[in-house]
Amino acid sequence: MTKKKIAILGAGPSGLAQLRAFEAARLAGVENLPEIVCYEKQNAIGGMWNYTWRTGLDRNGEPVHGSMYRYLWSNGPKECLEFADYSFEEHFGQSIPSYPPREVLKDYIMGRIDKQDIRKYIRFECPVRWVTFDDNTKKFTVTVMNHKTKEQETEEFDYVIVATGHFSTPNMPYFEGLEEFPGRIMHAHDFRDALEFKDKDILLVGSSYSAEDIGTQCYKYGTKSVTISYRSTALGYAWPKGITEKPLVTHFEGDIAYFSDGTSQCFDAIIMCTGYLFHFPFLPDELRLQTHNCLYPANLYKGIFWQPNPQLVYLGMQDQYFTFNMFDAQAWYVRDVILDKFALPELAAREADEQKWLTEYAAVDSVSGHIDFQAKYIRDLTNATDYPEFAVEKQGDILKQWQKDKIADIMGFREKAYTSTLTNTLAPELPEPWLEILDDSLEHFLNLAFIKGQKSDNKSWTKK
Ligand code: FAD
Ligand code: NA7
Repeated sequence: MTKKKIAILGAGPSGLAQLRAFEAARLAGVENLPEIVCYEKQNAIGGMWNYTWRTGLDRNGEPVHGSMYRYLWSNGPKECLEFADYSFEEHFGQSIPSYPPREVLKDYIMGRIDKQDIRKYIRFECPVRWVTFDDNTKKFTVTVMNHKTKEQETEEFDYVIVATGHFSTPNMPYFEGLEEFPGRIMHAHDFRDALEFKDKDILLVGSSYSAEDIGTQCYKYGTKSVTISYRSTALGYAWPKGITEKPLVTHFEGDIAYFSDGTSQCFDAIIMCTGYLFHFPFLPDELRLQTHNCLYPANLYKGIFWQPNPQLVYLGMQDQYFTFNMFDAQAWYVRDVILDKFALPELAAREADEQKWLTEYAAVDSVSGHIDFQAKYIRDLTNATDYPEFAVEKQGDILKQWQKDKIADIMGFREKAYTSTLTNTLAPELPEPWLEILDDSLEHFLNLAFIKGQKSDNKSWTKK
């Protein structure tokens, strides 16, 4: 029996979840595993969590993938993204506060990978250039640029798993007068350091996660004023003095922004927090997912398999309340299909299933409903595989509490602590107000919690 061959495009959390799923099968003694090649554009794993100071192009002239910035802290409780087979406690040797900074989360993601021998499957600095499918041979041809050898490479595969993320290519709107604006105009994708805007008046366009996080972060690091301009709905939090919300900007005259409520204000800089485009320049029309940021993109069976050709798989394409554990749930499901543990139904049944989910999604009109919807989606996936049990519904309840905490105190919600559904340990509270912790390094975060003696002192906070 010839081995199946699969290409995983991207080694961020989703691609790594897929590699980890196959590795778990190998460790469990499963035979006839497929041959795997993972192509990664960057020179390291971790995807979005692989922070870069670069903006624009990377050292190979490829568009920089990273949208993350310095001082970024988890925007949701870590208890809702914990891998079911690798707890935070296992990684750090002790429970840590519920909202870790970026470096701490990255360390956790890497911890599970470092325990596995999966780097050998990854070809770094190999951006995927083009993918085709041959209806006769039923195989994909994948062409990549190998920047290490300076040559293009082409190989054939039975499955292609797209795990290239969807928070990297800016959705950049235009407003009349922008070309005359004398200050800095940028998209959230290129935002790196809040200190650049210290003592400045800044305008953020958009009213979702990027706007609220960049806005609060700039406030924390000394921006003079933050104005958030919304198109549909204001974020509506109880903002401290110095952060305000206004309806949509209509146009600019010099450094003055005019808003649809008739008000106007001068700004030093504009940051477009207007979301991202789903961008797959390496896929032809017949294989390319076209969607906006939502919880159930159309044309995917189980939110994963490309309906017209389920040999093509998309991971992590949903808007995300749950992240790492959802990617795992998807990856385990994909693995079991590829390993022929169960077969996918015919197209008509797949489409009926998709329609059922889309109809249910369309009827949801609240944040808590959306959280339940995504939890149910994940449960549907994990029910079919041996991914270790994790209480996704309980994690959904934590996310609902997270929403309430933000409404109660948008500048202090990261000081709350939650109980891990894996270990049943209540996280220690953040020992100082989040607004006052300016050093977000891994060492500082772990030492801070340790020195403050939040937990028993017979264990080390030092990473294992
Ligand atoms: P990514 O992490 O984006 O990884 C995709 C990988 O594909 C990258 O390594 C990239 O280099 C590679 N790639 C792209 N194109 C190609 C190509 N053509 N060829 C080869 N490789 C390619 N999630 C949370 O859980 N908590 C948070 O606090 C949080 N904060 C966030 C803050 C910001 C600013 C952003 C943008 C996202 C945040 N997220 C957060 C969501 C985050 O995107 C996910 O946690 C996670 O990184 C998604 O994993 P992924 O593998 O699907 O995509
Ligand atoms: P999101 O969550 O997709 O939100 C995009 C926001 O941008 C949303 O408020 C949109 O308003 C707004 N938007 C989009 N286009 C425009 C235009 N043309 N004018 C004004 N406003 C616009 O993206 P984020 O970057 O906030 O978050 C993405 C991920 O990054 C998230 O998971 C975080 O973890 C980090 P709308 O509500 O549609 O009117």
